[in-house]
Amino acid sequence: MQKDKFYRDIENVRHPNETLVKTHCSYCGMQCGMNLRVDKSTNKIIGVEPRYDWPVTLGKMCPKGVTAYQQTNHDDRILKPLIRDDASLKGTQEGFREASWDEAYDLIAKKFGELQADYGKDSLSVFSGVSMTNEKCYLTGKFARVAMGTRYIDYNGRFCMSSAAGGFLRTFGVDRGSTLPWTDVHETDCLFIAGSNTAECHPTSMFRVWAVQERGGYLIVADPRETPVARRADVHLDLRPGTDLALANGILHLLIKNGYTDEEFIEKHTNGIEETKELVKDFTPENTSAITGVAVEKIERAAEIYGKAPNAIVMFARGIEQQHKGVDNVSAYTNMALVTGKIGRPKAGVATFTGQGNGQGGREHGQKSDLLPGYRKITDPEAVKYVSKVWGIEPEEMPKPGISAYEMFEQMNEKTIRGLYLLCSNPAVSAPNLNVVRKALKNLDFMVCSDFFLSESAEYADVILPSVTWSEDEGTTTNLEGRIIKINKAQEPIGESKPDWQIQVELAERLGKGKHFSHLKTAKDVAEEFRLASKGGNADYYGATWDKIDEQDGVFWPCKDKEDKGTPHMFLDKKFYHPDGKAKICALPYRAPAEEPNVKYPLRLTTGRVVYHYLSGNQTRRIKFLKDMCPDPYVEVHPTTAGTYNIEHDEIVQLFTRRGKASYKVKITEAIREDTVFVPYHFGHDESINLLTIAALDPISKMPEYKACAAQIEKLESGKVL
Ligand SMILES: Nc1nc2c(c(=O)[nH]1)N[C@H]1C(S)=C(S)[C@@H](COP(=O)(O)OP(=O)(O)OC[C@H]3O[C@@H](n4cnc5c(=O)[nH]c(N)nc54)[C@H](O)[C@@H]3O)O[C@H]1N2
Ligand SMILES: Nc1nc2c(c(=O)[nH]1)N[C@H]1C(S)=C(S)[C@@H](COP(=O)(O)OP(=O)(O)OC[C@H]3O[C@@H](n4cnc5c(=O)[nH]c(N)nc54)[C@H](O)[C@@H]3O)O[C@H]1N2
Ligand code: SF4
Ligand SMILES: [Mo]
Repeated sequence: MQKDKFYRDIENVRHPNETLVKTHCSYCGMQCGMNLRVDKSTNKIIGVEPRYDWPVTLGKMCPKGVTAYQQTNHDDRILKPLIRDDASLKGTQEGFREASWDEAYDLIAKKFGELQADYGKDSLSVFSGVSMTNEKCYLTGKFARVAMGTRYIDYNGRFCMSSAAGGFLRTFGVDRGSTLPWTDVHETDCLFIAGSNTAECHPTSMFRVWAVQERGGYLIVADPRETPVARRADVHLDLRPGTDLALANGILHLLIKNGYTDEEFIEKHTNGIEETKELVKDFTPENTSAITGVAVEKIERAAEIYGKAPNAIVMFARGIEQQHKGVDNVSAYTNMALVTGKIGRPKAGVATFTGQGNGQGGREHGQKSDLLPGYRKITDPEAVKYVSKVWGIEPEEMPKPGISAYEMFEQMNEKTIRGLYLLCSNPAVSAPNLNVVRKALKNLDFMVCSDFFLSESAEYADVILPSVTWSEDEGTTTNLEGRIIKINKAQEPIGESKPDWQIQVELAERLGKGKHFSHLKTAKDVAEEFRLASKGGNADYYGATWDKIDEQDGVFWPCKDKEDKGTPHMFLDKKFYHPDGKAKICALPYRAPAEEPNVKYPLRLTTGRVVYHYLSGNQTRRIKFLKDMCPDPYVEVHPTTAGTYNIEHDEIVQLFTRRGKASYKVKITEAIREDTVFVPYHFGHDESINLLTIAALDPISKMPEYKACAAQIEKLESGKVL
């Protein structure tokens, strides 16, 4: 009833001269439903309204979403290709001149050709991102391997979803970020949320979180900080950063000891219980408390609540994943669902809060160094045979697996990699240990960057190609549920900007590979080829046509053919994707963070986000409202710690680690552990906290340990209070 009334009100105030384009937000994995408002006389986007009929978000949006449209016609848009003639100015915004697309393409083809002639095919690399549609992500993988012919492609999901992917693949044999649709979340009896600042990072999930408690269910949150979701939790497990593996093992210890296990489920559908039981024996509440710093009673209470809940969902995000044991953390928390059998049915399961808008789809279709479309392994000869056929190449021509994102930067410093095509990422802000990464970018013989705003990374480029914002093109993304949805075009590209798929089709022609790309004239053409390329893989999108997506409010993968409606719930048949159909309960010994505090660096630095900014901030720092709300970075410090260092609120201090230093304004807050400091990472140049973070990589996922390193605060003589 209320919904109808709301709609009537909107109809009444709607301007007669505008049309609405049904689409989704450009930013996070929630992919909130929105209508972009387009002025019919100018054909320009002039505003936004939420979509009340979108089942996942029901009309909710956050501050970034309601201002996202302001990117499209922003004054800072790059409108023409830019070329830098003077390489000595690299690393600054200076020295670019406008050029035609022809000149830019010619220069790229010439330089790429020269580098490959002199140093081999693999002297070139691609670094991409998953704010792009599935179609663009798919084509980027093909472009790297077919048009550029290099093995070196990787992407920003390596810094984002790779540990979740690694954990799910090991445990379930398949990596879909959520085993159930979000419309189940508010109906469960217990949410166990680890390392997710849900209220700031996936704000439009919160009405479902609160609903669980309002229905009499429970909320447990594991986070070193008292974030908004932790504040309302029934139990806040305020652990030391980097100690999740001990916490998860400690809870498992209690679930087993206190008889909360589902023996029949374990017997029929899992492997590994015996080793795991043996391993977690030592994780008594007392031992767990000693490692994690969480009170014994809280650990016991959390295990009891989760154990007793008829249905429960274990949810997590980068807090547990961005560690050098992120994959183990994912499998360890997922163990909770497997030993209790709380998975493979509605309202019970496991979900990661996928980060970027297309963080799910973008990791499945070939931007990762070892993957081909459909989540196929590039090391699998059958996969290579199938995809080669779709691409019209011989299987022998398929490049070998490459290396992970951070490792590529190391190879740029080694001069193994000499050329880079960067698109949809800003690693000069977001990669770990920026001292290495910025040097690597500067060290390149030739770099191309495609972006719509001149990013900190674009400052290192020789050529900048103007791409379009999400509202100037169409295609699909896959949201955090695994639901494939449709992004619609609301406006023609401004200036001379072009969508990345079109840039790649045109550039492939210059690189002599036109015959593999020239049939792709529209985004829909790319979509058709992409669906075919994914067919038969674990992430099968073949049946997810644009029409079906529209009719059904999205399609959950896998979706194999025309008749298949898709798969909202995974594992309903209790069949996991390992060859024996069973899931793996993993015995995971505790490992400390790569860098433990000591006398010289006594604090733990952890990093993350605020609600007003998105990732490297290259988009949101240009939106006035968001910039006004959060203009500068800061360091969160507990009052007791502030007392120890004799520092005040708003005073500027220097924070340093073994890798670097930066100055931040102090924000004194009780919502953080005394031994921990937190800095948001959305800021560039000297303000980047990644000058200080450590590039300790997870051995399986190659995820850097953004969430824990050893740090120290220095009071500045000049540290005036603002
Ligand atoms: N506003 C906003 N929303 C976003 C984004 C954004 O940039 N801004 N980015 C999107 C993307 S790409 C991503 S990946 C997601 C990220 O979403 P989240 O993972 O929720 O965000 P983070 O702030 O990185 O970290 C989450 C929490 O982990 C906690 N944490 C730190 N160390 C540890 C630890 O050792 N153990 C545990 N258990 N917790 C720890 C931090 O205190 C923090 O509250 O958000 C998405 N949504
Ligand atoms: N310290 C610390 N560092 C972190 C993290 C952390 O928690 N702590 N989190 C990590 C995580 S989870 C992530 S996801 C990464 C993200 O790090 P980045 O990949 O650097 O993230 P973005 O800021 O989204 O960069 C995207 C860039 O591409 C542009 N862009 C957007 N859409 C398109 C498009 O369609 N085409 C093209 N060509 N360009 C486009 C944007 O303007 C922007 O400049 O950061 C990681 N870095
Ligand atoms: S929650 Fe995420 S998808 Fe929704 S409006 Fe905010 S940034 Fe956009
Ligand atoms: Mo992310």
